[in-house]
Amino acid sequence: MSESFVKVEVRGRVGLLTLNRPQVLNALSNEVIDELSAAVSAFEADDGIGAMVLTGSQKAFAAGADIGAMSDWTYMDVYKSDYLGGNWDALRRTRKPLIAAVSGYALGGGCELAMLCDFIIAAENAKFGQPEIKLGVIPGYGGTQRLPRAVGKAKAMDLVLTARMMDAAEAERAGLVSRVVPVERLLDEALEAAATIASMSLPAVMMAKECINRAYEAPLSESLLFERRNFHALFATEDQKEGMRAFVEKRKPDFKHR
Ligand code: CO8
Repeated sequence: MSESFVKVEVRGRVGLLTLNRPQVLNALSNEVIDELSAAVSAFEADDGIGAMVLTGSQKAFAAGADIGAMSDWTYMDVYKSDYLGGNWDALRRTRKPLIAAVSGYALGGGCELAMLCDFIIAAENAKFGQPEIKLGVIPGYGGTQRLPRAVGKAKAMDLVLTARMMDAAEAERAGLVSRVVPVERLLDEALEAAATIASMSLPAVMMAKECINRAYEAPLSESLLFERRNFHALFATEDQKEGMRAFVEKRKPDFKHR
């Protein structure tokens, strides 16, 4: 049996994915990304799962794409295969929320993987960076696109062009991460956030995620309309009735579609 690079666990209604390639600080080979994509797709199809957490080790979330594997590739190798380093698009397309819990290094493809998640919770020892320039290349899965959207042009240029790392406090100030917590709290914090999300009405959760992501894709007038139509659509769900009635009746809602 081949070695597994992703540990897959279920904690209540939360799917937990742990990158497991410690010898190379969770470097991301095609196999790692494909395994991760398959696990995310399985959780996506599982009605028992309402949200997911992706994490690594204490030392490294992921130290980037596998440099050893890439070093001898030629332009024709990567151009003809339209190299993407595994099925990243399946991760990007997932409709259920995916939270990155980052401890240690999130560099290169590791930082891009964290940014592909819906939000990032960082441990105090987290370090983010896009050091590809030191290898004679540039980020290849969204580093030049998602980083400026998250932290603005000035800091993105600084990080991508100098290859310097940003610590957790700076990442929080810059808006890259939603919370910073002590290392030993990281996993519980992320699992609790995911469990909270998984207790909500899933159609509302998925529409909220889709609407926020639309803010990055469409003009404001279009995305405002997209939001309003989704808001309207939720009035067709039993969970909207339950959520609002429960508030009026001063009780906890019992959502049907989770
Ligand atoms: N790939 C392969 N092996 C790695 C990687 C990596 N990205 N990072 C670390 N390793 C290995 C080291 O070679 C070392 O192996 P060994 O024990 O056999 O010598 C082991 O992991 C431990 O690493 P270090 O001894 O270097 O540990 P340190 O604590 O001294 O340093 C660092 C940690 C600072 C994280 C350091 O390892 C480092 O700089 N790593 C490389 C970071 C980097 O440059 N990342 C960017 C890679 S390029 C990229 O991600 C492009 C993305 C494209 C995405 C998809 C394309 C379409």
